[in-house]
Amino acid sequence: MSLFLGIDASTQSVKCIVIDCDSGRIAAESSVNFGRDLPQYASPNGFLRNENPLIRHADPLMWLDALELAFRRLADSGIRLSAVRGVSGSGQQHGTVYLSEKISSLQSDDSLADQIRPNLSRSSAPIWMDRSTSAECRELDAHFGERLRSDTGSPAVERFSGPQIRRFSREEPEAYRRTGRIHLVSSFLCSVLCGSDAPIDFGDGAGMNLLNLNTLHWDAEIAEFTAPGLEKKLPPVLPSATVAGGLDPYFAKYGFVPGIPVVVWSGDNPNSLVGVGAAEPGCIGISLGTSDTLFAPMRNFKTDPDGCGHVFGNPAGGFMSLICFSNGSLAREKIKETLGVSWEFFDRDACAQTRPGNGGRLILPYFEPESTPLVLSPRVRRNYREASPAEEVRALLESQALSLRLHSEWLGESVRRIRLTGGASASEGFRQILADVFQADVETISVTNSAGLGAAMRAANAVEGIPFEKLSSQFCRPEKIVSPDSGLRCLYDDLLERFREFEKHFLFS
Ligand code: XUL
Repeated sequence: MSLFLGIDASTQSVKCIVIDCDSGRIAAESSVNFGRDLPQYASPNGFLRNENPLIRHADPLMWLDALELAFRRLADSGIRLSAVRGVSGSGQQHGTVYLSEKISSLQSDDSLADQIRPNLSRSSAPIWMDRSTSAECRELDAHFGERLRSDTGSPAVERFSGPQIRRFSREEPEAYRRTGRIHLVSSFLCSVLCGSDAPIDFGDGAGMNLLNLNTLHWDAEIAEFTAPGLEKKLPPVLPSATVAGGLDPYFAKYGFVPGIPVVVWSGDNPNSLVGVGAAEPGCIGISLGTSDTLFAPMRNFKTDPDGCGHVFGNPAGGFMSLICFSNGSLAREKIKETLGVSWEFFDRDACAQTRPGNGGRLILPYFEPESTPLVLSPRVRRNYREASPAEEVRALLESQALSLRLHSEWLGESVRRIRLTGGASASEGFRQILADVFQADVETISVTNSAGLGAAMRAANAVEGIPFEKLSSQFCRPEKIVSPDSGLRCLYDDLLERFREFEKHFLFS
């Protein structure tokens, strides 16, 4: 059997998926939800409570306990983990983990959390939802100007790792000095699997405001300005197909064969690009998770003039675009809770009971600070006073789809197909709205965990040389295709203009 394991360490959970490249089937899956399964970390949504909505940190030890529990559950599912030939993973992007020194070996007796705890030089890790670094971003932008965008693929961004590290080095200079290694979530967990220091890949490394995309090396000048001596504290940055090391013997307790190749991890969005099989021009990927993200392979390197979209390394080669909407499922969950309705109603009945265009109702659902467009003080704004529960749901879904379309205009791609993934891709109503708003076919594949699947496919590609085209045809065949109603083209073109004005008015008022 040719089995490969992909791990998805996301905001709210750790999930494992094992693919069988002989039969083209998913051999096993397991999942651990931080809130439900690890209540001792008091992080129901994956981060520690903080009254300040701009501060969002998580406990890295929670990710380690979750990884162990996910492996235990995988082993208990009956799969022979000794047949796994390679591993890779996905991390929620941008989050940083601060260690006194590089990880060098693991002991077999103590848990991972107990072994890593003494090595943490900062007890918590700022994650992608943290927006506390506006001052640092303005300083970076003022110092480097346009070069930051043209060389790193993005202007200074609050949630990106560089500004986060700058803030830490200022606020806790002593702890920063004691920090010998700064990892991303992806390279931290990869290091733990190898029991040795692992590199960062071009996909996730580009979300730091530190990687020069023209040279594909850390930018020494930007790193030094970001924080003194930073470059030495970063792991090497390497192509996504690099083998980081062999699996540490620690993991034999779950049935794995020690020494199997561990392929460099990447970010969840770069891996999702691979996992939805959206490599062809004219096709974009949309992942509907805690945050909604839109991504596509990039034919020609270009950056977003508004600064909300980013350029990352594409793990399958070249570059990709990424636009992140922080209030994705987060907003859908909030509205569902407020209305007190079921998911069945939300995902199906609400759209069946209302009409496209919904009387022009629009909503800007910034329950948490938003990345696209940048909104630091959470606020929800509606352009209507009255709505039935069904109309309220449609207003949210149409507004989210319009925002995805509006903020991806800079890509200049005419979108013919959308590959949809993530938990909310199961929503019948939302699938049709996306097809109608973009006037494109919306395709879903059977696996909703595209980040984990993409990681497993990358492991198979790097370890056994299986081409991505073959892996996509095995694991990413579209299951459902929703076609647009071409009669709604004008309606949504008009509504897009209204949305553009509504958002502009909100941002400048
Ligand atoms: C992407 C981003 C989020 C996280 C969530 O830039 O911030 O999508 O990767 O996991």
